[in-house]
Amino acid sequence: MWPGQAMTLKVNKIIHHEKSKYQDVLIFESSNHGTCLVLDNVIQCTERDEFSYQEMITHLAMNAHPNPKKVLVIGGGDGGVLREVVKHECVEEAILCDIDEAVIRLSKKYLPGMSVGFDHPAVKTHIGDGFKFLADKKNQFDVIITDSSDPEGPAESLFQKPYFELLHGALREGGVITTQGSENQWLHLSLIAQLKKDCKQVFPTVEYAYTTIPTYPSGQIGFMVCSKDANRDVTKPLRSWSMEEEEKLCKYYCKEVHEAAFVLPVFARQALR
Ligand code: AAT
Repeated sequence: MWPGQAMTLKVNKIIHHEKSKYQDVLIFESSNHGTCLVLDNVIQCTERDEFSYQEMITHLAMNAHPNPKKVLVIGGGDGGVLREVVKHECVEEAILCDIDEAVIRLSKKYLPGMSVGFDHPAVKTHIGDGFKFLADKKNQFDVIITDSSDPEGPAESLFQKPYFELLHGALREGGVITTQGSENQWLHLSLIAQLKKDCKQVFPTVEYAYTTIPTYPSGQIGFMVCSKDANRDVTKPLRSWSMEEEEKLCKYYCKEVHEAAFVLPVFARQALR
């Protein structure tokens, strides 16, 4: 997805390598980014910078909802998004559906700082394809977060309009979604513009936000943030923590960063208008 471009991390040691039913799964210890999870040759998370992605994809949606009680995570097998979801005391139930048991099994073994999310009593885990899981879910969730790998591979269907229709149907009134928004503005602006158009055909409110993260391509990744509510301004948090709480709970997300994440440079603003 990023021809002619690469980034490298120094490998101290290979911790685990297997071919699961769906993908090549590699876990290695890097010299300066801690333990790293790689699927089909693409870095999914490193211990050093994962918080940026996991906090942002989670709290942008959670704080754009007045009272999220029932939350669904599609993908996210490392557990980091769950860890963030259960920081919201209003959450009564958080379900995670990842296609690959290997990611969950290996994260529990080698990425304890992320997989801690699975230990919360409100969490239930389902192994299966996110698209299929959503097919018979109607009117059930306040927030759905799609923390999926890139559109080439098992996550391909999670970037297309029929998937957004399923998400829309599975949300309760006033519900909010975030999805991994096709990488970033430097590399995939036309893909992002298409994704935004597809979302716009399904959701009345659609906004694009992004975060910085050194180990994703070009150091940046974006999210589509959509609501079923035409009057919801997802760019402003409806709920927020005090500065002390922010500093206890988060390392990247705060209310100012929430608003800033939607402010785009001119070339991206034009392309996504
Ligand atoms: N938490 C940050 C890491 C990810 S993990 C992406 C997860 O999506 C993986 O665990 C993978 O098994 C799961 N997945 C892929 N396809 C599906 C599917 N169809 N249904 C359910 N789960 C799926 C994301 C990193 C983003 C990388 C950016 N370059």
